Amino acid sequence: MIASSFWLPPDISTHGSTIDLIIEYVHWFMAALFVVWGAYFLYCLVRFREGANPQATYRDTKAKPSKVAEVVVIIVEAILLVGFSIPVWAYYRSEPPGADKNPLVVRVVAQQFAWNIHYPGPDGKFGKSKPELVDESLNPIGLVDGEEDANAADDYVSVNIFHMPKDRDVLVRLSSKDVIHSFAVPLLRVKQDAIPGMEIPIWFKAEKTNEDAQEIMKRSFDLPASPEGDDAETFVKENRLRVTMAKYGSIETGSTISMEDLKTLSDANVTSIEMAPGYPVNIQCAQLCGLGHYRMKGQMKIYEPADYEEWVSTRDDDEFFDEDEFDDE
Ligand SMILES: [Cu+2]
Repeated sequence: MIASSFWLPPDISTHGSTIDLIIEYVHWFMAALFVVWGAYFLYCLVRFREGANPQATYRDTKAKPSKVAEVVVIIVEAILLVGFSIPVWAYYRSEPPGADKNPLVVRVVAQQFAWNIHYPGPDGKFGKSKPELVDESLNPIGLVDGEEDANAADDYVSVNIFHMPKDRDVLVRLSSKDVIHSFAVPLLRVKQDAIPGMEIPIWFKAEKTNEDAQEIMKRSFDLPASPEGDDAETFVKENRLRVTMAKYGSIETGSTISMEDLKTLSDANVTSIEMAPGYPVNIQCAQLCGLGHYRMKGQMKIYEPADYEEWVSTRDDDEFFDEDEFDDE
């Protein structure tokens, strides 16, 4: 596919390739239309120029080509709609994954300007939440305490970081605390508006982990000629990416590149290194939702299934937002 390797971000979901395919078909079709209509336009400019036709007439035209073109357009559009769009939608988007698929069910509550991710805990039941309990720094979704509602006792809320395993269906129940937002995860080909007062389901399955995504997204970077000075500082500032290869001496895989690292690399005569985004799977807000819209971004952490279970069993309930970790993006 040209689209997936050329202008779309990598796809790490099970359903994304079909969406990419139809995006590509639509673009080829539009390119063909552009050429045909453009040529027809040029033909008309010449054929009906003033010099050749000084007098306008009001007779019906008898030309066949435009009718043929219209019929062809209708047929191609019908094929795109009936042959591709409707089947993809019916297969992936008509029925949420049922209990037989053991989906991971997560509530996502959007707000200006953050994503609150609410996990039901081992009992699989979401605790109640109440608007009057909302505390922006300690209890962003207003979850009741475990004594009032036993279902809430084991619930877990994370802000801006969405933890999930690969190879398992994820069913998000999406809502909003204030205005209309849009939950968009380009690498998973997911985009759904979040509307206050409604809970909208959206589901997807990842085929790859964050590490796999980094492997796909890694690029080779030429290092600045000197490890000191403006060029080096600009390089570090503009490339806050994680080193993906382990072969650069003392520089650890997974760490972000620093001025000291540049020095180490220069001493070892390394001229280029491979780096990838630390958090490759972005959650973006795709609706202009206010002045802070630009910073309404979260991150997915997609694990191997066993690593996800380990995260569940070791997560720290008191620390739902690891700001230091997030800061290096
Ligand atoms: Cu928003």
